[in-house]
Amino acid sequence: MEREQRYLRRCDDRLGRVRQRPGHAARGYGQRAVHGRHERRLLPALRQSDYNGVKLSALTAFDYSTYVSHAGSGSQAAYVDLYVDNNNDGVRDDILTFEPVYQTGQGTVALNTWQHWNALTGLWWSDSMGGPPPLFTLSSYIASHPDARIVNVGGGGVILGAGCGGAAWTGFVGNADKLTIGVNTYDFEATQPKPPPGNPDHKVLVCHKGHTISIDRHALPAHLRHGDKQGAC
Ligand SMILES: [Ca+2]
Repeated sequence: MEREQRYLRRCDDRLGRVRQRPGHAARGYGQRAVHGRHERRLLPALRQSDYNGVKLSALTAFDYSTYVSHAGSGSQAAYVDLYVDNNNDGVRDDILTFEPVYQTGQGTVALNTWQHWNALTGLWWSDSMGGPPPLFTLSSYIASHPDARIVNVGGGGVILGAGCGGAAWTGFVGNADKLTIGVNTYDFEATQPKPPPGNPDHKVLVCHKGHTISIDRHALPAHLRHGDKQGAC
């Protein structure tokens, strides 16, 4: 996860305006402290823009780890938001959220230990459904929204965040790390480039001391360094 941006978002307007703080340079991905200690209707979060247009059905991995020092009053840990376009018009239709606190099959949020969360198979909730609840898996969401894809809004469509839950996050201090998002890739170049006609062995001609010789193309740089010229004499 690279080229991320830190930003603060108003918590009372999930589907509307996004307030992005200027002057926060992108940094390489690593362990990030996310805390709600000073939450004032603002969300500390990290945002990623590299997945714009990726269909949810193409995701092959989606997991991350959290470390909570102080859980606040709501057993919270850092969560993931996905901005989703369901009809491929480039306009966001939904925000899906994965929160460790709502997982039923991956243990409960614990203090002072790293915990791994599998968001690909875990439970999410949706803004458009007025959640949480209901909770659902990504696969069930895809079944009812087969064209759902990640869409960038305000600089990114994948957000790792904390806060925005009111009193549940009061005093929260924690970290998140190693967010992994795997995506199917498709190679549309079905055939390898063909060698030039007449050069089936990947040979090239060089002029070597007045004589035209054929050499392997891998040897060309060495020949050129010795004063040979590429091509026939
Ligand atoms: Ca849309």
